[in-house]
Amino acid sequence: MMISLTGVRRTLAASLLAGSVLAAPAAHALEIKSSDVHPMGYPTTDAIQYMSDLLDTWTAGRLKIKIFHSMQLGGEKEALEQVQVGALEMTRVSVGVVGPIVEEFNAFALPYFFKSVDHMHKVVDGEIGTNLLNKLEKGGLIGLGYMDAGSRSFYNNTRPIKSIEDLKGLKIRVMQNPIFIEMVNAMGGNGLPISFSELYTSLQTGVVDGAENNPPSYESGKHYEVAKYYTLTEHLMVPELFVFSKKVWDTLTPLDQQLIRKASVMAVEKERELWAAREQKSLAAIKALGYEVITDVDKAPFIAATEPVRMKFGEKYADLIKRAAAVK
Ligand code: BDP
Repeated sequence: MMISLTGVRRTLAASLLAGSVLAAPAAHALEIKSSDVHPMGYPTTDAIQYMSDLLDTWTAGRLKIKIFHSMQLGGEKEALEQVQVGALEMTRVSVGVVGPIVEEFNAFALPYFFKSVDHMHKVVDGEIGTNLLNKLEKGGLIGLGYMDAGSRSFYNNTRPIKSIEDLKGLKIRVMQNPIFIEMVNAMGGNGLPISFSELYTSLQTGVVDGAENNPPSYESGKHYEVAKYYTLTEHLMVPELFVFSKKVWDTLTPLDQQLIRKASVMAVEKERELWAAREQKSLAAIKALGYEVITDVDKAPFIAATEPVRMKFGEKYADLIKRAAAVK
């Protein structure tokens, strides 16, 4: 039987109308916009730059990343929303703000949860971490990988924190997640959620007395200028994430997706190297500037005080927590 051209056209038009003809994505040039709250020269931004250089070389300039660093696009909550709707292709954020999208990430945001950097690496690199990355897809995100962010500790401008009693009544800025508010409250302080982009000013104007972060963020954000006492309480070890917009991802060819995946794995390795070197360098730089870093605080009371927070928020993901704790 001969099929007339008109007939074919009609069928094609009908199926297009019905949305049943899916155009296979064609390889195209893409400048991937990616945001980060940190400036260039920070481990996370430098690792994404490295990823861009790899993609650029592999595709002869067809794929590369333009980094919007230093909070040019605001805070991390907004960045995630932009990536979800496809207005921004990529962002690098703390796992601490990803709980509203995939709740189980909150397990990694519990105080004194990971036993060591090595333990954290094994959990995020293993089945648990991979599973959580995959779950991001239903939130419109493609999880490309985790990055290191060391441990977070308290700093403030009122008094050096030498024991848990010194935290009493201090207003401490935390990332926007109820876990962190309750964590500070459980230790006797007063937790206030504020975007990182407003933190320096909040410290400067006394909206908060202090905050908590890893040494590189404290140093890079010059927070010591407005909060001079830093104490190594190391109460949180929250990894970072970098994610891609699923909306944009679906327009890429399978080969381009593979290239981005491959460059991501290499970016993760690069960031870990950069991070390890940077942490010590930042602590040394803070001390060299003449700021006091208290390194010998007894952590036991901080761990004990936050037990109710681990119980309360950990209850929902008790199984995940049990499996993560058993990772050797
Ligand atoms: C830094 C993280 C960054 C967070 C920031 C914060 O690298 O992703 O936004 O802390 O406290 O350590 O908000």
